[in-house]
Amino acid sequence: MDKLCLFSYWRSSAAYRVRIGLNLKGLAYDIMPVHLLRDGGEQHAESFREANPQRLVPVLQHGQRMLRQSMAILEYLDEMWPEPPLLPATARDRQRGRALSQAIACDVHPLNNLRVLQYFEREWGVPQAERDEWVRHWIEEGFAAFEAMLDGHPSTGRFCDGDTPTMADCCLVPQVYNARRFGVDMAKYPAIARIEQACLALPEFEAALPENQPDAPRP
Ligand SMILES: N[C@@H](CCC(=O)N[C@@H](CS)C(=O)NCC(=O)O)C(=O)O
Repeated sequence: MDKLCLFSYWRSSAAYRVRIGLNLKGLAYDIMPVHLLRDGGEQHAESFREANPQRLVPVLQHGQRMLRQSMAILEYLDEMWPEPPLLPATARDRQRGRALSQAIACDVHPLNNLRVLQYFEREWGVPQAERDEWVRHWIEEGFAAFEAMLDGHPSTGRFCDGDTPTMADCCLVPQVYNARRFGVDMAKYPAIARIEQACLALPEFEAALPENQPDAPRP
């Protein structure tokens, strides 16, 4: 099989999604760290342009091919290695799984991305406290909706869909990590917090934790 190599940053939540997906599939992969802050950000280096002209991680190299966009990568993994599935069994539940995933990946995460926060600081001098408040605001708004979509839905189980982890969990857990980092009170979202705990009890999620990455700073 062609080798898999993930261009990743330990604290990137989009890369974290893909690490979970790779682990759930039981696939072996190398990590190529891309430091998003050092020297102005290695994602902006000329040497990274070929990997991703968008100057974002993750990128999954599969053989000679560079795969971009975490959600498209997760779907690629699911098509190439169908077991265990990252999307639910029925079209209706797959639609819901994608909707949950995109509620995080399209509607929360991009607003809080590093380059957005750097732009606020560089162009408008927005102080750190206000940038942090911005991050919390969009996470809280997104999580309130996500909680409502989980709560009482017949497809919600131990995980976002049923009793095995799926793509929605791959998206949710990294976003909760970010939420905690920015001081969001997770007690307001009991279903999300419960599912996060169920996920983190699994070795595939634990291995994907930012702190367990080779490029994480050592204490
Ligand atoms: N839609 C992209 C988003 C990727 C993304 O935003 N990655 C962030 C890290 S989580 C990044 O590389 N940021 C670098 C920057 O903002 O300069 C995906 O899902 O892969």
